Amino acid sequence: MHTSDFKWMRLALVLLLGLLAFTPFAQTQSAAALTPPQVGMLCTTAASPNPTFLLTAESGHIMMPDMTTMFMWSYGLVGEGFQHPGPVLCVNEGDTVTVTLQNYLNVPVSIIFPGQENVMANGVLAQPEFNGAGGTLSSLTTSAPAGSSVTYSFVANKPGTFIYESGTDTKRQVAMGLFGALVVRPALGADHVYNRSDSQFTASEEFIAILSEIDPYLHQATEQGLNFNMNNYRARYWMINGRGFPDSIADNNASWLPGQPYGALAHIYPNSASHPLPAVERFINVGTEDYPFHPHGQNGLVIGRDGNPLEGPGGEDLAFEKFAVNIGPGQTWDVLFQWYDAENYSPSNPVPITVPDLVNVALGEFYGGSPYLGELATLPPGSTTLNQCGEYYIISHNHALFQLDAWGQPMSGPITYLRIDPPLPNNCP
Ligand SMILES: [Cu+2]
Repeated sequence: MHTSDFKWMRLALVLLLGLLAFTPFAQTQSAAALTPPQVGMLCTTAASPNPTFLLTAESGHIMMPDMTTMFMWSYGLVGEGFQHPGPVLCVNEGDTVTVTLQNYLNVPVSIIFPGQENVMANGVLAQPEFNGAGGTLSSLTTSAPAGSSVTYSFVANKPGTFIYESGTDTKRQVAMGLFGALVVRPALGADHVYNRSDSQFTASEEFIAILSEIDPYLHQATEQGLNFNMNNYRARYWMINGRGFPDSIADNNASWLPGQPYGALAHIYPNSASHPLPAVERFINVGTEDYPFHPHGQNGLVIGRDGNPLEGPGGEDLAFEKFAVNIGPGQTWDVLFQWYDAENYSPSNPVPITVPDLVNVALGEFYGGSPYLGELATLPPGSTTLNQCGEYYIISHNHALFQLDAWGQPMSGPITYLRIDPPLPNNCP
């Protein structure tokens, strides 16, 4: 197909979708709340029990942490512009989920929903596709040709964290960025991960870490319409929620990252009588390598994998603690974590701490000058701080250290922070 044909097709689609925007069908989809939270998982929701999502497959550019730009393919929301990764779709257990994919790319694309059963495509069971009769497999599921659409539907029977991604020319298309997350809320409530009372979390402390990777030569070749041999694929960037550090700690919807809406900063409060529940982090690996993610400071409690609660045949709790959460390619892990003020620090109960001599320390710019949570202290002349109210910042990062890199620029990639604020009420902005 000529590029000019494709442009006209796309214009026609835009006009058609502009009309759709005035129908009730399109209005069932909304991008979470009007003022989304600055940190934490941003859900795209639609009315239960028949949520309908209108997705695009389109191209755009994102900013890399070394200040280069990268041509990407991604799923997006019709009318919302390019975004990467695809929207985090949140539905309820038992919902009949409908996803219409409008393909704006110049190759066939599709969506597979690993973990979902009996997925329908255009009203019939989704089918693999082959290059002619008896030919090689070209798509794991029914695809949408360039410039057209396909509608998938399935019943979200199992709560948990799931991937959705391209099932067509999968290795290339997922590497180009065609992936997103699907979160299925259990019947027990949106503040539970599974239908287990011990999977409850603090609703305002729900985080997601979508871990991915980029070989820039694949993306350059695709942008220029050139061939790229996937046998030569080698990742040179590693990302968290479509961003590399330090962009990863910027707010959701940071204005200078218009195509990368999802931040990765985790922000929690210490465990206390008024704050008894843990936070949850949903880890997803859409790359080709293990990502041993390491939340410093406290072990995580792994409660589920791939949409399965860790429990025995009689419901026995098989959750286990982990120092580094080793997410394999294609896996999702659900991890609870919390922060304890184990020694009950207060100004009247100062916990003895030996602070190293100043000549032996490097004061990070988020350090508040005091080893005590909630306390700010005087810093040496010439030092600056971004600390706001004596909060703690703890690095969380992928522990495959060669991945903390942006095409040769070290200390970037899948790094973020865990921010712990003093218990409420506090003086934090
Ligand atoms: Cu570390």
